[in-house]
Amino acid sequence: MSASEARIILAVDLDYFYAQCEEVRKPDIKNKPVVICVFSGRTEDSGAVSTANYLARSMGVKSGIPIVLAKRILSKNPDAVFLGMDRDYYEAVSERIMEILRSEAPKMEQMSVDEAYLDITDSTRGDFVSAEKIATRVKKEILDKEQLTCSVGIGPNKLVAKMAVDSKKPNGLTVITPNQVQSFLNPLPVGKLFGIGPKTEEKLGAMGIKNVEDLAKYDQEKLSFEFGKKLGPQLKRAAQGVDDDPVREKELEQLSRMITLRHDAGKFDFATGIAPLCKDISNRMQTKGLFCRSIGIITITSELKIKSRAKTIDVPTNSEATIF
Ligand code: DGT
Ligand code: CA
Ligand code: CA
Repeated sequence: MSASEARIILAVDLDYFYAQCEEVRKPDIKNKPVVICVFSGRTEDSGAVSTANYLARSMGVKSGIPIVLAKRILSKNPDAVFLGMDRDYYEAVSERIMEILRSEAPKMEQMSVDEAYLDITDSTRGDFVSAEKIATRVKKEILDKEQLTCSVGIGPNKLVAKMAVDSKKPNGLTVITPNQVQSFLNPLPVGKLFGIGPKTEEKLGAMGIKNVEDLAKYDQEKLSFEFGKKLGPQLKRAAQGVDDDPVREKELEQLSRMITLRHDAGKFDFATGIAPLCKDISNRMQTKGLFCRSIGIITITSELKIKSRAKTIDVPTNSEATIF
C-alpha cells in the first residue's frame, strides 16, 4: 500500500455494555456485581448470562454461562444484582452514541450494538497524535452525555484497530502506529488474531505456530498447502497486520435526532424545542445530498408514555422549514 493510501482507523467498543447501561439508570448498583440475564422462562432461573460488570467478572461470571452457575458463583455476595435484559433501552442508548460517533467522522461503520469503526484519515490528515486527541474527545463526549465508558483502539486499518481496542478494556485507549504494528502483534497467541477461530488455532498449533510472530514468518507456500490458496495467504497477511478492507458506510435509511426538553412542554414550547432538531436533520441531509419523503416524530412523556406520528409528503425534501 502506498503512502497516499495510508489510513487511520478508530475502533470503539463500549465497556460491559448492557450492564453499564443498567448502572447508568440505577446508580446504586454501581459498586455491586451486576449480571444481565436472558431468562428463557422455562424455570425461574433457566437461561444464560448476557454480560456482567467487571466486578462480577473478577469473580468468574462471564457471557454465555448458565444463570444458575452465575448465582452459585456469587452466592457469597448477597448484594449481587441479577437483571433481565432490556434490549429496547440498550438500543436507544446505542443509537444516541452512534450519532455522537457519526458526527465525529462521516465515514462510520457500525458493527454491532456497541461497536463501530471510524475512518479518521481526513480529519487527522494522517497524523496519529491528532487521532489520539479525537479518541480522547470521543471518550469524554460519550462519558459526559451518556455517563458511559468505552474502549478505543487506533491503527492503520480495521484489523489492527480492533486488536488494539481488545488489548485494553475497560476504559482503554490504545494507539498502534504503522511502525508499531508488527511488535504489537508478534507476542499475541494466534487465537487472538481477528478472524482465527478455535479450529484454525488448533491446526496452527499442531504445525508449531503458537504466536502471531510464528505465523508472520511462516513459509507462505506451506501455509497455502495446508489452508488453501485463499485462506493461507490471508492468514499470513493478518499476522503481518495487513488489511485493506474499507470502512463501509452503510446506506442510511433513517436519520434521527433525540433531545430531552428542559421543561415540561406546552404546545408553544414544544415547537421551540424541536426546531433545532429539524435544523440539524436538514443540515445533515444537505451535507450528504439526501432527500426524504417520510418524516416522523416520537415523544416519550415523563410517565414514559410513547406517542408517534408520521407523515409522507409528495415531493422529496431536505428543507428545514418543510421538515419543521
Ligand atoms: P466488554 O466489551 O468486554 O467490556 O463487554 P461487553 O459486555 O460490552 O461485551 P461485548 O462487546 O462482547 O458485547 C456487547 C453486548 O452484547 C453485551 O453487553 C451483551 C451482549 N452479549 C455479548 N455476548 C453475549 C452472549 O453470549 N449472549 C447474549 N445474550 N448477549 C451477549
Ligand atoms: Ca463491548
Ligand atoms: Ca462489542
